[in-house]
Amino acid sequence: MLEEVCKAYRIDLNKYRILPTGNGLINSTWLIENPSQQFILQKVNDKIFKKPYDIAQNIRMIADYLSSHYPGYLFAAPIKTTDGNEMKYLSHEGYFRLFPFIHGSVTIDTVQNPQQAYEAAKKFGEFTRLLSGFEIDTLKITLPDFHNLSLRYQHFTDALQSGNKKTPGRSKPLIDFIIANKNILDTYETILKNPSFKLRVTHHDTKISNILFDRNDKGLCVIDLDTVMPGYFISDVGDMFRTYLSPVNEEEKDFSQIEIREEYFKAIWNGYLSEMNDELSKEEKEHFIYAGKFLIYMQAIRFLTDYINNDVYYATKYEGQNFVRAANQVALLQKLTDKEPELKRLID
Ligand code: GN1
Ligand code: MG
Repeated sequence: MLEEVCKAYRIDLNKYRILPTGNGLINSTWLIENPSQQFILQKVNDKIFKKPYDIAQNIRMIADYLSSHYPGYLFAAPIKTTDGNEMKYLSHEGYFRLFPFIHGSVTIDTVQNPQQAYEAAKKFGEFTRLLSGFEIDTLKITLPDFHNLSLRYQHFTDALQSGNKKTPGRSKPLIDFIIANKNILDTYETILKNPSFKLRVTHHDTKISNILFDRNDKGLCVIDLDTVMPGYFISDVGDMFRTYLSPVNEEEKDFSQIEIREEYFKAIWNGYLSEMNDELSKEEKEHFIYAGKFLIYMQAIRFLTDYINNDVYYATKYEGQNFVRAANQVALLQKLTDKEPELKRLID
């Protein structure tokens, strides 16, 4: 199968080795390499992204905009097939796309120093800022309601109603926590009605592994543009909180290792605002910490809902993994909430 895909790009797999790479939960990714060349091959999960060509079109529009307005900006646009297509489609297999490998780049899975958090926040901020003149209505909605917290909450309560045997059971404390913190949803709903909050070109998946770094921890390039859609800054800043503040990620079972690191919080603030300071309104900035609560709350809801629904969305490697992820995110949110006054003081 992969031979046939590669043929569409005139890559003869006999002359390369191909290795699975990345740790995404949705798409499958491979590194194709030989001593002189490297590529990234990806299969788009079309159970989740129902219209892969919409993604391809968004990425192409953005690539064209950036290359005409900011020719020096490094952007990894997909390579077209030899017959000019954005992807190679194989019936029964799905949609495949090829990216150039950015020479000298590395990805990291967990943030190891505040510099990395600063760089990533800056890179994502820069991406939105450079696209502030881009006509957001031309973007296709690749995942409808992706960060619609009201709907996520609704799906959660629907899952509870459906009476799966996993509820309440050991999920009970998590369910109670989510219900008790519904004020996070209320704030989201006031934001939707507040004209001080602007829809911008938003990445919607700002985890650290979606930035390519050089070997000196300098951010090079933003990747994984499947969920680039109009959105609010709380989505991007929120996922930075979720994934850069703690030394361990959502897979960690020992919650005592979850920690809110103040220097990393400052790095996110400084890095993001180094690009977005003039873009964000006063009210948006006042909701900077809220962004973290919004996103972590939503992610906890998403993992828990999926656990209750028998893991229909997120790939899992062991029974109960989505429960662990949900409990982990609840612990992270609790620790963030406890630290909120200190964090506020840091930016006031
Ligand atoms: C998914 O596949 P990946 O890891 O890039 C998810 C994100 C979640 C993340 C949690 C399309 O992203 O929203 O934050 O898992 N993407 C989609 O690890 O649902
Ligand atoms: Mg992603």
